[in-house]
Amino acid sequence: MSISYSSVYEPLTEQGAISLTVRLGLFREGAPLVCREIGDGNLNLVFRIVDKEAKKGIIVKQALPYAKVVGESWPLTLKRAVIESNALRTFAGYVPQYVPKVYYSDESLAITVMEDLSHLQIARKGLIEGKTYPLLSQHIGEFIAKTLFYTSDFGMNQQEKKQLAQSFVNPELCKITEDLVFTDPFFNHETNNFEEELRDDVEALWNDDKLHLEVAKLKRKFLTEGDALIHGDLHTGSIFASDEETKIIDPEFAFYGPFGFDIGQFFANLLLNALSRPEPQQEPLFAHIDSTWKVFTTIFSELWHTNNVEPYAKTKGLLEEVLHHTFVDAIGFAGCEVIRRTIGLAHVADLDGIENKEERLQAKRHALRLGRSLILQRQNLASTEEIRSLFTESVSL
Ligand code: SR1
Ligand code: MG
Repeated sequence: MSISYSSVYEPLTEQGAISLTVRLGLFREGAPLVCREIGDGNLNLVFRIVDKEAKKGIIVKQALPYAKVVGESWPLTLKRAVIESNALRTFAGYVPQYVPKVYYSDESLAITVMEDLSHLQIARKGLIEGKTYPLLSQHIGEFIAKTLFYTSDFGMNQQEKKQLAQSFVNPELCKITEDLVFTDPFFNHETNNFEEELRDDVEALWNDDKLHLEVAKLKRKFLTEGDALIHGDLHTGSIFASDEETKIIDPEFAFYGPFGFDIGQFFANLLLNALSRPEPQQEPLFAHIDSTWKVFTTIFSELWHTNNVEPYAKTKGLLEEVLHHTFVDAIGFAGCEVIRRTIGLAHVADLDGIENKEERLQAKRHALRLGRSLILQRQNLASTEEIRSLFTESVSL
């Protein structure tokens, strides 16, 4: 179902969310419905409506006209709800098994009504509890390979690609990433947030010209390279998982961006979780990094050889060049994300949740060293196994 009606925007209440789903005929007549606002992200309201008898749920997500994590002082476009529902629909065209079904969207109310995934758990929460999600990297690798390939100049009509890219121009949400991931953490900026004990380590980053040059190059890629439709915020809080299933949610940051960005964000958030674990329990995270890259390159390469629309596709060396740059960029993007989630705005519970203060500060110092090494060493890494060596070096200093 995909109808739209115009109305004046106002934030939904729990009762309003129930009325909407009833009006849309998503529940049977007279069903005993309960609704709770369950949003724990940085930006939106999320209502879960459940038919208590049929035990069937529906999610109503509504964008707020400001960033919830900061408050009304940070206005934010409602257009992100349209970007999100359109991205979910576009991704569903290639990998329906990895995204929630969208039942309805309304641009003027900034609402997306979708499948309830509460039989799954947000991957970040599960990873913090020590879960390993054996199929996570298989699924994420396939999701990234197919969505990137099919929305790129290699996988779709190149004129249609330009039109699709136009419909995903997302300047305000991109600016959040440009500022929060690529800029503010590397300068003395008011959005930064860190314990005073880390000041020396943080100021070292602010004064590191060599690092600044490399981050500037990565930021430039994010600003200018429109390889494919990317999710744009693929951290472990944007993934629902169980041992069998994986669903990617929240693509409100989607836009035409560089191939390596989603991979880099995913790697970074696995590494942040590894930093919070005792060494013997880190192995599954490194295995996920290896396997994501392996699955991604295998599927992307298969599609390259079988479905490519670019006349140069068979030119010797082109695929290798694309994959090499994607890898190097992903490592660099991962480094920026690790640093921002440690000292910038929007931290992660993996690190902030470490109760012992000394252990927490130590893990954060390790994160800053790891982030810096990923950025500076990215050209020298030959494989994902070498990410593990950088990690080991960073935590042993
Ligand atoms: C103001 S938004 C902060 C962060 O939340 C989102 O999930 C993105 O990661 C963004 O950078
Ligand atoms: Mg989000």
